[in-house]
Amino acid sequence: MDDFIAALPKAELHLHIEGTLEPELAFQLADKNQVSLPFATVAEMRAAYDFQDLQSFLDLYYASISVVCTEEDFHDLTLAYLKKADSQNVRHTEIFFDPQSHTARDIPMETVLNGITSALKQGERELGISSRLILCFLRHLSADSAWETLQQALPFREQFIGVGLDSSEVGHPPSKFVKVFEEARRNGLHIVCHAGEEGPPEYITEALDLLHAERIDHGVHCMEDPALVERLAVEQIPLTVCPLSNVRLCVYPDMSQHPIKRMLEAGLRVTVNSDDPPYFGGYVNENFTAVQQALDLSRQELIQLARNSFTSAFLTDAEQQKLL
Ligand code: ES4
Ligand code: ZN
Repeated sequence: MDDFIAALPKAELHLHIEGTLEPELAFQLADKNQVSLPFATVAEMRAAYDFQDLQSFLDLYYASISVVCTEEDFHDLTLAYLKKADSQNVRHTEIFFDPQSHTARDIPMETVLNGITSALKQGERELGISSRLILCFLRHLSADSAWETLQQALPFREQFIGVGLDSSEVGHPPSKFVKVFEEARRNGLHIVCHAGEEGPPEYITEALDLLHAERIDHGVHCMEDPALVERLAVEQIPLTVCPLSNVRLCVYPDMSQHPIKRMLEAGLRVTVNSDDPPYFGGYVNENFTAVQQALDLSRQELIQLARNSFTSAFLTDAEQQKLL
């Protein structure tokens, strides 16, 4: 089965570029940029990836990204991910970035975008992976900060295709960000939103109805609301599910409790993704393997998940056909 999973062509639609920082690169960059990490060794850093919930992860994620400073650093971080994705037969990626975690450190928007974009172009040229970029607002910060971030990014409008919402979910519902998402739509940007990871089904409904989200990131808590499941199935709203993330952040006690198989059986358009791979113990193939083994998914179900990743991507039909 592992060989079957490895050979499947896949798209990855839920991946935070900041969350791809491997400890080895973190120490290299810490040394180069003279920024200190709260760990003495790579092993100590990996050992700290033992989370109680989303917030305990986010605290470490924001602390670790402080070592990524220059355009070259953003390029190297992104290219390292693309090489890994290529090795797992990922043919297309739609990558999140969190500009506020960099502009807060006085790194210009342009530095972040140029570093990531040049790596995406190199990945397309040298590895044949197509990529798009999605700007995420940090929902624990204010709506005004999100608005200001969008204004800082709009001069580089051609470098990203959409906006999303991430960071601490509970207490920061989609309704807090109606105005900035309306402005994003006015600029022709695609809309996605993390919802129903730790938050209730109502946040998924808000993301759809108030922000006009085209895709829901995670969305697993929809399973508590049968009417919402029915709606998501009828409308074929893509859900970018991240199984290892959900278990490592204690959304489910173990993989056998993960609802992804039931979600497929309910007719939902589910995809498998890695979220923040080094932090959660695996890239996309390890996520596929983990759910296949725990839930005894069939080859047909694995094919469906991989197909869904392409049909849920922000690609034209012609672009999808080339990749499928
Ligand atoms: C994140 Cl809400 C969430 N989940 C996983 N990774 C993240 N990075 C930033 N926000
Ligand atoms: Zn995420």
